[in-house]
Amino acid sequence: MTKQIRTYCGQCYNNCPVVAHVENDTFVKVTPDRNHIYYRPICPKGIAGPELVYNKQRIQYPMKRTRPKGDNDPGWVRISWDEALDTIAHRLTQIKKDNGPEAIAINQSFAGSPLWEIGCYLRRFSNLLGTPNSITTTHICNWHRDFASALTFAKPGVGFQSGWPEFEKSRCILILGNNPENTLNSFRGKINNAHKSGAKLIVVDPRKTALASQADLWLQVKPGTDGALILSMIHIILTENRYDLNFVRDWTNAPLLVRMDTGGLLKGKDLGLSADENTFVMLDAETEQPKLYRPGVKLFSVPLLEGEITVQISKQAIKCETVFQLLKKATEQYHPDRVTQLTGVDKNQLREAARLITQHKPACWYSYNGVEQSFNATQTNRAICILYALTGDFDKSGGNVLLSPFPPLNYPYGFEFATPDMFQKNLALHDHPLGPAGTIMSVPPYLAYEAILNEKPYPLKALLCFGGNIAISNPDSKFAREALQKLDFQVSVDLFINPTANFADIVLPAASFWEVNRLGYIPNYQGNESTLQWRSAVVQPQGESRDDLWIIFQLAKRLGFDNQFWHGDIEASFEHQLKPLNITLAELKKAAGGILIKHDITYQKYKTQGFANLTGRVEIFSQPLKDIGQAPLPDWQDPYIQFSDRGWTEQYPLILITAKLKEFCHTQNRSMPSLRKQHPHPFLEINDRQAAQLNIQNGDWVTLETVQGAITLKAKISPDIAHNVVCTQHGWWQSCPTLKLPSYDPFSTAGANVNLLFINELRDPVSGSIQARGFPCRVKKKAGHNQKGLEI
Ligand SMILES: Nc1nc2c(c(=O)[nH]1)N[C@H]1C(S)=C(S)[C@@H](COP(=O)(O)OP(=O)(O)OC[C@H]3O[C@@H](n4cnc5c(=O)[nH]c(N)nc54)[C@H](O)[C@@H]3O)O[C@H]1N2
Ligand SMILES: Nc1nc2c(c(=O)[nH]1)N[C@H]1C(S)=C(S)[C@@H](COP(=O)(O)OP(=O)(O)OC[C@H]3O[C@@H](n4cnc5c(=O)[nH]c(N)nc54)[C@H](O)[C@@H]3O)O[C@H]1N2
Ligand code: SF4
Ligand SMILES: [Mo]
Repeated sequence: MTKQIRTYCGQCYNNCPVVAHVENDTFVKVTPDRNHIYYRPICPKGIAGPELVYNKQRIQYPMKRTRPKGDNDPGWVRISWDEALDTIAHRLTQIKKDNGPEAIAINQSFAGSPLWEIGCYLRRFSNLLGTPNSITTTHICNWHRDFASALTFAKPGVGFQSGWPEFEKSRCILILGNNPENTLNSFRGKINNAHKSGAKLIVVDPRKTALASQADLWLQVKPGTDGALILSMIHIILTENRYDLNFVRDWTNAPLLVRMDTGGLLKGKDLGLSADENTFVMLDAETEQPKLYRPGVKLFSVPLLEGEITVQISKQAIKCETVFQLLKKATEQYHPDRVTQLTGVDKNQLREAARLITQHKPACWYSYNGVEQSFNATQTNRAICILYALTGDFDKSGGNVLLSPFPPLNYPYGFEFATPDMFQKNLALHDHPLGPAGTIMSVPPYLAYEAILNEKPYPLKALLCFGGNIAISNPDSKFAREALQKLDFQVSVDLFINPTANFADIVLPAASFWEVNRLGYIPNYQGNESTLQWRSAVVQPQGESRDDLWIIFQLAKRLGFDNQFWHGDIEASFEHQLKPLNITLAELKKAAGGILIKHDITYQKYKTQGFANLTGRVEIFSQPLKDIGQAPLPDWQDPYIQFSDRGWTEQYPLILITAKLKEFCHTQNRSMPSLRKQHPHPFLEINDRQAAQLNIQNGDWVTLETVQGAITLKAKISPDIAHNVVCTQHGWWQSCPTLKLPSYDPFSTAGANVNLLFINELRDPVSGSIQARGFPCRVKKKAGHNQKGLEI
């Protein structure tokens, strides 16, 4: 019997609509859903669905370790679900009693797996348990674009304030550090359509990606220098008067005065103009005298953009300058002549980029991992947002628009169950109050490891991993190993025993997204809409694997939260989620292809709502950053000075970056034959001239080395990467027995785990992001290796 089930692929957050073909209860094929309103071609990972479901390496039943954590062999022994869940509940209860609930952290994998869809259930569970510690990888993934942007366009903690680029209505598209051909299927076609219909395309990437090849302007930036590049574009736009004067004057805090003594915003109170703490001061364009500015209140005079004044405060003469003037001064040092030296991008190209983005209106932008994984990541995002504010296209049709591609469901986060002081105990809050800790409760893995090893600020005793592979998806894997070996209690819920799960005390087999029912949705990332879609199981869960939600609900029951978890009834929770939409689960289940949830788009909402932040305007000057001792105006620290100060540059003359392949999500998929066939071995892209200088031929095994360690890769010679840059992929560990391709020891030089090579100390002070795009390295041909592969 043949069945065709309309569903969507959940392997990554593109959520592409697909049809799953089932023959005699066997899942045989995946094709794109051509009848879906969001139809698009699908990627090889989606097509390989059956290879995931029937993968021989999957965990079949719950298991417990019987040997010490230092042992290579955990001595896994099969246990029943009841024993597994009872043991977990018992251990967590004990740890909570002895060390407090904050001694338990929950790790959840991110946008490269379906787990992002159930983040709200995990948060609810954490809130009831009483732990503020969610471990995620957002600090090296998306946090700056999606949350640091609130430092400019809103206030800390508000999400998605960059807006979503309305590509198809745009005339100029700026893409920084993102390769949608491989990673963002839902964006790729739209960018293509826009470009075909005449929109200009600017791509900033050290590699000539598919998008870079088709771009009107490809800026082959030296890794880690995007901040300087953008600041130079700002400099050009300001000096050539290319900015949108009205928007900058009326909707940004550029006209506000800053005190030169404190470096903070001048307040109305300072001049006795108002008793109110939250009033500020501008200069009247006509009189050039101070004028009170009250956020959200209409101005009746025109403020001066560029200017300065000396005022008397407590009998002291204090010089004050406008934010605009300070921005101009701060960007003076980014003159194109100098920035060409810093970034490797020709000065005429910098001017051309500034010209294109201000002449072809409206413009939009998107950025991703290429600028997220850097110790300048927050400030680079600030620079991008401010550049964009200067265009005046924010929230305009064809610009980056504030809209919601997520349906307005009840998302049962359960914040009502959290105690008021719970979030104050977040492990990362002290280091990163405005970062992922302060905004979305996220702890970067390395701070969790510090809490395990050094018990600072308090001991972390237990880790519950729902997916994720933090030991190798984050720099520094050896530190991770040290910490995870010491951890009192770890549970990993996964499809595979990945290197992180290999440290667990108990592993639980998760069913894949093809095997579970889900109230889901397909976001339209360029629209105020999504399709709400019932994702019904294509086949029954393999072995004893179970739905992640079932596992959460079962644990909740054993920990005494049964009431708050719908008494174990998952569908009841879905009904609860659906309530605001007035749709029943039964109706949704019948709606093949989903139900379109669409809302009108209102543009330039700031015209009626203002900006909900301290100054009521786009914050070119960020007082919240100033208050935590960070640069209030966009800033960039040259990583190459840091490298040279540490004495690394001579020994490590090349620059290391990573990028993702279409066939693999992070540390996954290497065991799936149709995917692994495309990339049998971990490889290093290296420039053809560089390879010749190093006497390296295509396919040679090479050693890639940094101050932190070395790994082994196969050389892939390419003219599409800059002469002194090399690029590999993170996530290699798994074997593919079908193709007789080996696994790679993620902690050994013979392996290929690139996260052995970076260090955690070079981190963004606001977010905790790690310098992984642009790191000094060297490459040597490896003697004694044939080209067939490593036997490990
Ligand atoms: N196939 C596949 N798709 C995925 C994922 C996956 O693992 N595999 N993961 C999903 C997730 S969680 C995410 S976050 C997204 C990430 O999606 P992307 O951001 O597209 O991911 P990357 O390929 O890692 O990085 C993008 C580009 O950054 C460039 N780059 C490297 N260093 C620099 C630099 O210093 N400056 C600039 N400007 N560019 C630089 C690289 O050459 C690369 O082309 O993909 C999602 N989709
Ligand atoms: N050097 C370097 N490091 C990087 C990056 C980089 O570009 N360079 N990229 C970073 C980025 S953007 C991200 S988002 C992170 C990703 O980091 P992680 O989320 O830690 O890595 P993944 O490999 O995506 O881990 C997903 C795990 O979830 C499991 N899984 C898949 N589906 C399910 C399911 O339905 N249920 C359960 N329980 N488990 C499931 C998979 O088998 C896999 O083991 O890596 C980051 N690390
Ligand atoms: S891009 Fe590929 S893996 Fe991601 S949802 Fe679409 S088909 Fe699945
Ligand atoms: Mo990510």
